[in-house]
Amino acid sequence: MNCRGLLALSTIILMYRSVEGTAEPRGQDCAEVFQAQLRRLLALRKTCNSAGFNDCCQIKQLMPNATTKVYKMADLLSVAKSPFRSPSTVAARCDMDTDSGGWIVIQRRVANGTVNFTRGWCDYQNGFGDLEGEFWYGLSNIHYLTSQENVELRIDMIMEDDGSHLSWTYQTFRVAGASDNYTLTIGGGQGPGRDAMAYQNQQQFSTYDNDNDNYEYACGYTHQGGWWYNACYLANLNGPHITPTYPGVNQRFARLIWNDGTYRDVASVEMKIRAKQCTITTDDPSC
Ligand SMILES: *[C@@H]1O[C@H](CO)[C@@H](O)[C@H](O)[C@H]1NC(C)=O
Ligand SMILES: *[C@@H]1O[C@H](CO)[C@@H](O)[C@H](O)[C@H]1NC(C)=O
Ligand SMILES: *[C@@H]1O[C@H](CO)[C@@H](O)[C@H](O)[C@H]1NC(C)=O
Ligand SMILES: *[C@@H]1O[C@H](CO)[C@@H](O)[C@H](O)[C@H]1NC(C)=O
Ligand SMILES: [Ca+2]
Repeated sequence: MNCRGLLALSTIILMYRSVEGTAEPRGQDCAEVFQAQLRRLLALRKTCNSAGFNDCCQIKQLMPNATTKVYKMADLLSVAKSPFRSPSTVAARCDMDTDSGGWIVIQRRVANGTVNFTRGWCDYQNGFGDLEGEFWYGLSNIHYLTSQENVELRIDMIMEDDGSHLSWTYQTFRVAGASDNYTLTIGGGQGPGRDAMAYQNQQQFSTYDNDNDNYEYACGYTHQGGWWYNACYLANLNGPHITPTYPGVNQRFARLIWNDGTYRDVASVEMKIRAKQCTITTDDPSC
């Protein structure tokens, strides 16, 4: 039985136990067997709590006080060579605070971050970086996660110019497989100003060493990121930070940018996904 099934079953049994506690005794043997099975289930449930989950939403559903951090899980990723996979577990960063939580973070840039995002195709395919800092979760993984269930995407940014927060949510977010060069399907956007991702919709992914864009040169080279470049972008969330960390880069074009009407530098950003079926009750269960 997988963890999802086990946890559902143990929840039902715990409910049953509380009902049973108020009812007539059902006979000693039956009660003993029941108690023994319950102990076994609770032990299994404890195991599940450490590394049996395969989804940030599940963790948040079962532990309403779960905080935003990196969690170890089972069976979240599709590729063995992902840097976030170790033999039996997979690490994922879960945002447990934004809009009730339960989000798997698939991309993260921190202010003045130092991870080099000017990377080739293979790195963008497998993922790179540090889940505690800046990272890209990998196109294979993002494809896998967006093809298992319908997910929504949320982009949370802090802008360089005035330090303000800028958020967009998308009701449609899918990344096709390798044979389609990870074509982006994005829609149903809600947020302030212009929808910068709309211009990247239906574009294949490109890197400096794999040009699938609509520009005469390689956007991945001129703009120094891996992205669903068109010719080239209104959003370049894997571009270089505009800091002296990136000497030699032509920072007129190559920078971490979101265009909400004008091109604006982004200080930090997170892209995160959550299954649409994910329901998290925010009520305190003890009240
Ligand atoms: C979350 O709640 C559980 C009990 O439901 C408790 O054991 C645990 O310590 C709490 N964790 C935090 C971080 O508050
Ligand atoms: C980023 O670096 C710039 C200058 O290098 C500095 O002014 C700014 O305070 C830094 N921002 C953060 C959040 O550390
Ligand atoms: C994917 O990219 C490669 C390399 O640019 C190209 O040869 C191939 O035709 C592309 N696939 C599709 C489906 O367009
Ligand atoms: C980032 O990596 C690219 C490709 O290896 C390299 O050309 C570039 O110099 C690196 N940038 C920095 C700031 O180290
Ligand atoms: Ca091109």
